[in-house]
Amino acid sequence: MTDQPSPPHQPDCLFCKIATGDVPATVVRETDTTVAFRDINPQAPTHILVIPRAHYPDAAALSAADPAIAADVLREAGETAAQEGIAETGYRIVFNTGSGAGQTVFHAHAHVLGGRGLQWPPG
Ligand code: DGP
Repeated sequence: MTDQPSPPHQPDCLFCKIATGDVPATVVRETDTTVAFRDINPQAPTHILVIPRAHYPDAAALSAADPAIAADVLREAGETAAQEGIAETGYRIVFNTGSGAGQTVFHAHAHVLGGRGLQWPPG
């Protein structure tokens, strides 16, 4: 027995399955609490998703329930950008939140985008 509670997990969630390795992905970084992997439909030369291993439906729910893991996701987004060589030229971290903002997978994730010029405001 352990005193540690299991992280929230949704059996039908695609990103939970990527976090456990049940669905393959091109993983570029892993920590005890996060996984970073290449987006299957990249919108920039570098497009990586950073997820918490624990299931929360979006970034707001994650940060409300577990701010330490939300901070892990942000730190790993920056570490991933440095590892991918896009930190010098600039990159974007995006959390689409809600279907109206384009969220399609309801497991919190940071998009890390770079390697090309990025317009502002985003579409
Ligand atoms: P969002 O639209 O913000 O919920 O972003 C979801 C992203 O997830 C989208 O850019 C495409 C990516 N994605 C969807 N299915 C898969 C998958 O099976 N593998 C990987 N690597 N990425 C996926």
